[in-house]
Amino acid sequence: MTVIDLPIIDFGAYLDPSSTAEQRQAIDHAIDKACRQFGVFHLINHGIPQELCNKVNARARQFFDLSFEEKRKHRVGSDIRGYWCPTDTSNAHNIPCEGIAFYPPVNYCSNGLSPDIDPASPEARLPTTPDVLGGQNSWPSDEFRAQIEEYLEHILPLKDRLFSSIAASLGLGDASQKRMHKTAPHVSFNGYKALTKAQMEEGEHNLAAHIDPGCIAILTQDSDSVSLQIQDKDGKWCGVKPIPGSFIINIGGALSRLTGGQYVDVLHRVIHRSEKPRISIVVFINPLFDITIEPFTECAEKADPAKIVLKTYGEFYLNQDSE
Ligand SMILES: O=C(O)CCC(=O)C(=O)O
Ligand SMILES: [Fe+2]
Repeated sequence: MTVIDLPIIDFGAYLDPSSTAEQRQAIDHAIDKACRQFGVFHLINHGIPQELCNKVNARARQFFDLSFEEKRKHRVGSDIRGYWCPTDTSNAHNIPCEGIAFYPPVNYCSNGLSPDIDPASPEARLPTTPDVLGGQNSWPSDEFRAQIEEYLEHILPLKDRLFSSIAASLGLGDASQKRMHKTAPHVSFNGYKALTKAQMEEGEHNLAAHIDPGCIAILTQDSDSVSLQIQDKDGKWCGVKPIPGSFIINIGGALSRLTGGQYVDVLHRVIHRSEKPRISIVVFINPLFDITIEPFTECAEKADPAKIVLKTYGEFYLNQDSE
């Protein structure tokens, strides 16, 4: 497996009040170039304390170490919230990937209502009302929830800085920036076990090839195995070597559409071979469901017609198979 040399972007100047405009512009330029060329890059000196990432990782490991019966209690009848794994048997030894994910109520801040809820009814805006994504989040414990909230308090300002950088490179005016910033965080904890020899021979993957649907993913992972793979421009699969303490930032379908296809939405998958189970923690930054993902005005001229989608993110997300 070829290991790809992705850009390593040092974000330090963005956090240093004494940095110069030129230093920040150099970062903007490097991020913009990486988004156009690869749709993915490593981010170092991002300001998120390593200790916090370690605590979140430990929390995830503690959850995945629970019995299958315990984990299963957190299924909520949604593809994107609660516990998920590819099988529902109690013989859970060979599960190559499992996860628990959290998505804010989409009806609370946008129009993603479940079709059987009357939009005019008082309960339509309650965070507990079922929405198009199915059942609501299931938190393993109050501590678990508090840990994720603490993590988001750090990750969301980082997202704001990354978006500012991207907006500067794309020359976005106020209206486009406002649209770009209307997002919700989808948090996903992924646990991977080594594929067995038989699974390898059958060509199984821990996580099948996909493009993330939203704007960006901010991913931290165990740093000792090359398990994440991306497809390069020639269609070749390449391993991504983790850099301790870095985040991997990758571009999803919505941001690619918003830029008229100028930014690459990277196809990726996971094949984990190492004996030690692997954990990745991803915060996906997704547009709110009622935000349209047609290209920013400033990107319209350069837009690739094949990448123009005149839909809201909700419509795009829920009809991905037909894209
Ligand atoms: O675990 C990884 O490295 C990738 C996870 C991923 O692609 C996803 O959750 O969408
Ligand atoms: Fe992904």
